[in-house]
Amino acid sequence: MGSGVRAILVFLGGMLFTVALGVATQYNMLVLALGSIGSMLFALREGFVATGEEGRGATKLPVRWIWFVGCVALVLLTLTPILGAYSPTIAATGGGGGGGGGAAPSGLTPTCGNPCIIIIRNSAFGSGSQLQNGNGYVVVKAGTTVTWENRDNTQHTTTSTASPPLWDSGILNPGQQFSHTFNTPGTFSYICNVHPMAGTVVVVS
Ligand SMILES: [Cu+2]
Repeated sequence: MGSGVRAILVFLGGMLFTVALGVATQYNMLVLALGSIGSMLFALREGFVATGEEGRGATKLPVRWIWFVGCVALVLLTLTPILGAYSPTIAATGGGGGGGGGAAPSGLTPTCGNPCIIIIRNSAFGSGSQLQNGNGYVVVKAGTTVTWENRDNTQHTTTSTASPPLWDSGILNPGQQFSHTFNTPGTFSYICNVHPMAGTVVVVS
């Protein structure tokens, strides 16, 4: 078997294991990052060592760099969607100084009643229309109580990204709920402290 084929198999095997582990651990960032980097290093080692044995000429040098670039690209491709889950939180937090609420949006129609129930399931906040771009997103009228209910098989939190947080459920075990009443119009971002999960509550007057 050629060294290239062996390195590809080592890398793909490692990444397959990483993805499986990621699914099992509800897309834990650390697991995915370490698994990807580990797969890359093992494949690089395989590629580099074998390349060195086969041909010591300068012609073989670019092969190493093709390996390196290819592996880095694959790792980034794997991690990008996971990192993407964080970006709405980061973007939304920017506007939220002081009281923690972003600029009060106008002209939005509420998408959730009072109380507004957000079911946490499959490591996501909400379902159906609440899953806009993969993030729990609801528009409610001021004075609405939002209740998060964990119907997943793992622990989650709902935690305001404001500093200091406007609310923090602490660990919610499967079956547990947490409620917070939103009296002030604004855009309020929240995350799960355990997973890369993010959501937004928009409060209109
Ligand atoms: Cu979670």
